[in-house]
Amino acid sequence: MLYPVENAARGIIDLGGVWNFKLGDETDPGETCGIGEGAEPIAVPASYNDQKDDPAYRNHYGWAYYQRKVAVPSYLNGQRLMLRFDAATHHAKVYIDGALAAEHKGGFLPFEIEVTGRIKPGTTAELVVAVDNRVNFSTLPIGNEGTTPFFGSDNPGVPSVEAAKVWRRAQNLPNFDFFNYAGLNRPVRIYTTPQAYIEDITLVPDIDGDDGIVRYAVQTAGAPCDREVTVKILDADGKEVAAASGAKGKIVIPDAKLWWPWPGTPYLYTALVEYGDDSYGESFGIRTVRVEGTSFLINGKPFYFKGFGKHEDSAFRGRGLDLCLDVKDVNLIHWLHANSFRTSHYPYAEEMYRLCDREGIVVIDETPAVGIGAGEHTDPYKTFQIREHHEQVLRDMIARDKNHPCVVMWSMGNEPDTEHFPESAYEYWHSLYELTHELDPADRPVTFVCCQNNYERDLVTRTMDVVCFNRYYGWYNLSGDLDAACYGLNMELDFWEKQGKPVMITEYGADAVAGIHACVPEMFSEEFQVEFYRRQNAEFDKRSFFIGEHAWNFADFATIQGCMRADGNKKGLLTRDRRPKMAAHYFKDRWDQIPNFDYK
Ligand code: E8X
Repeated sequence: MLYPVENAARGIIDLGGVWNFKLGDETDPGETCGIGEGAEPIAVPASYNDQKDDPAYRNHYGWAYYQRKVAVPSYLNGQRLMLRFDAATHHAKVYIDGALAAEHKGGFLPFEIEVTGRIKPGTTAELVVAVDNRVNFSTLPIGNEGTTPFFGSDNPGVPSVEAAKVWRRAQNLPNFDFFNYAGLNRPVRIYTTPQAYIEDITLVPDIDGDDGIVRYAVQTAGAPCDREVTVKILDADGKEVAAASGAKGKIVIPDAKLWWPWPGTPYLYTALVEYGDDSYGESFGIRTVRVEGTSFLINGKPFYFKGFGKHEDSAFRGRGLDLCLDVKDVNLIHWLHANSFRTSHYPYAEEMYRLCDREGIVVIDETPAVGIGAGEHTDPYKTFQIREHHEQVLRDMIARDKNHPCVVMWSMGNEPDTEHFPESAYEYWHSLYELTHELDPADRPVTFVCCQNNYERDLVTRTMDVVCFNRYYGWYNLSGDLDAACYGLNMELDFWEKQGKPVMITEYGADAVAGIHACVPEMFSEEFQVEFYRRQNAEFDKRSFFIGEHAWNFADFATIQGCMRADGNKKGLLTRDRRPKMAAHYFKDRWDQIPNFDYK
């Protein structure tokens, strides 16, 4: 799926701005819908939850309604008009002039509607978007319908609220540890193409000696057109360095400049595709990714992941796109001498991948499959109705992100239950692993991220291309005892050493409330957070098969309220407003000494 661009053949009407807004309830908006009276202002793109200090906004549960007028100028007559939502979280129904035009499930990937015939150039239409924020056992991420949230809140022994016959207002009870921000979190646009148009472009790079290779495929659609597809490869200065014609083919780029992770040069080429009156320039990098033995090779060299899990999370905007913050975060990633991050726990906005392509930051691209588990008595793979949606999310994520050089691995999900029903888990995840490999034209490595579990009972993690595990020895277990933590960690590393796979830690960390200090490091102090990492990194450094360290988290972030969260999750190396804790300075120094390649 191509990202909307403006060029000689294509235009954009950006529908961002202040819309009309109204909270609904759990009643389905149905086939026809208007917003009615009492609308309030709301900014798009952004989550709605924090745009008004009102518990009804913060803790909304159910449908919310957005409305605005859309004017299409008459000079667009004859163009193909596409209404594109980059994300509507989590379930959207789109109405044009009161009639249902589209519906989409899934809160982190784009969808689009052809409106050529529905909004006539030279006229104005009414656009209403109903967005449902509820999560449950059939959505990704997983939510709990009307039961206690992730960290539990009805302590055993204390009469539960239900027992007191006081009906708790159903609310968002995520089975995940991030605030369930919702709404039109990313841009809404109308983009235009000629009637005969380029529908998609696939670029698979390779290296042959000093030359670059790019295998390409161009999908065209729309009105009949007898003009052949042409592809020109432009270098970073816009100079043509190779060319081909035909909808599919292989292009050799002599003496190619490779895409290298920062501080190397992330060189980008542009594949300028032309077809009839349409044209589209897709940027790409010449780089290869491969797992070999216990190494993760980029351009044939063993790469070491230095970075974190992140979130799309900020004050006021919630999970809404914030380009200023994305640029600041990329600069902070450089400042930290980091080289990578995981898009925990959902695909991020396309703008961030485009930024990482140009800045040479390596990305592990993750689906929103988080929270798949319901304790030792419920097999989620037999009870959660998520498989079809999970496959669709993988299709859509790979279709959207397949050409990005920054994306080096797909993560099918985060911390599913792989311990209580190991055979059922294996059946679910291994077939999904095979599908993911099939869906990616570049056949990148595939993984998922396992959690604090019995790794000997887990049959799945060891079958991934890279073993990615989240562990909190010294925090959630063996709390505060870093000697015991390192002992437990080494017992586990001994187990992984036998698997003959590359292994990286995708989450480890300790909450540190900025400003809490202790000469004798204790939990929640900044000193403990540093000591936690210093001790465990020393153990990782002894293991040749260990290829990466992703701290949890890049920055403090918002979560549902609970007895284990003091104004959100404080495991950030940085505060939510991006101020460094001691751990940020620790990693900056550590990662400045660790090269991207040949560290292990
Ligand atoms: C945590 C992280 C959470 O923020 C992330 O989204 C997933 C969690 C730890 C898992 N991994 O809680 O800070 C370990 C939980 C054991 C009880």
